[in-house]
Amino acid sequence: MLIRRKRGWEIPESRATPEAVFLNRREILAAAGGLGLATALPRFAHAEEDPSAGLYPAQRNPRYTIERDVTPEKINAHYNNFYEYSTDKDLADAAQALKVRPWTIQFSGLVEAEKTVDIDDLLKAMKLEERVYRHRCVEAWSMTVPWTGFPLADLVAYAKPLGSAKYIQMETFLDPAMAPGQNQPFYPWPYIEGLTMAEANNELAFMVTGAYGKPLLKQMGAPIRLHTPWKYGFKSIKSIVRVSFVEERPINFWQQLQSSEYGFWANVNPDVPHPRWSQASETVIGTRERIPTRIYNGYGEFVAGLYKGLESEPLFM
Ligand SMILES: Nc1nc2c(c(=O)[nH]1)N[C@H]1C(S)=C(S)[C@@H](COP(=O)(O)O)O[C@H]1N2
Ligand SMILES: [Mo]
Repeated sequence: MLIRRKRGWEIPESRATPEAVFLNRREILAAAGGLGLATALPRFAHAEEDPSAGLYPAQRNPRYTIERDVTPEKINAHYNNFYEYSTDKDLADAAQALKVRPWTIQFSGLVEAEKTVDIDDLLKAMKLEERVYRHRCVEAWSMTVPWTGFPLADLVAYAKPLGSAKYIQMETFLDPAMAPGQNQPFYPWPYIEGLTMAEANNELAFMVTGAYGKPLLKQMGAPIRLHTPWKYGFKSIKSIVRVSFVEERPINFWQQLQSSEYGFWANVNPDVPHPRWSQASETVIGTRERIPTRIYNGYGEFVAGLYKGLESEPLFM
């Protein structure tokens, strides 16, 4: 996001992937009945590859439905930030190199006992639900996404951190052979992010394992990523392999790269501009509509209390 800002609507129509690729499993089954299995088989086989496919769709939690229209999946699937694969937004093809099985998550640092869990065992241990959340990138665009996953608070409980833990730190995989972007030495790989323990235990903080009623697409950060909807999108780290509990405040990827522009807190605030652009409004991906940005991305009732007494901190960068 430091380098280049390409807009979704600049993607020529000829590069858009045919709609059929994004049919969900139910539609694929319907298509298999209607069009003959031969046509639908390759896509069906692809959907079946993911051993967690049967867990989706999960029941939607009505507490988190909102007034905005959901961004169509085919648009979301071609407008992503995932610097491990490209600085371009249409990185869906490149991200297919991400290998999501086997996949483990390591728990380390200030925990009762360090442990490593297989993603499919973790998925079985957690209760999945769907939440429709607004997603606001620091680059002043936004989407509305039906994520599936479980509260980060449940992951914290599972990890059993010690009372001395002050922050949770998460790390993306490091494997330049699988992610060409990681061959760029300019970036401080691996991508890391962090939250305070209070933020991690806030009910809004969500571990995402699926979207649009099925396992997460690779370009969206499969097989497990974070979403903190009241913060700028860069906090929502993708493809997590390690969760640590620490005493020192983590210095995230973007902060390491450019601390004058990106900070630890990164809470959305229309009144605090980025040093190079305004944050007062945002472009809705898919409709190109320009709408006003809201403090905490509209989630103040859930999270404003987290920041009482922290007013001297740079809460909005
Ligand atoms: N590992 C990793 N996580 C990441 C990023 C990234 O480049 N690498 N980009 C971040 C940014 S800037 C945003 S806006 C969101 C984008 O998520 P999306 O592609 O699902 O919309 O992922 C965040 N998580
Ligand atoms: Mo972002």
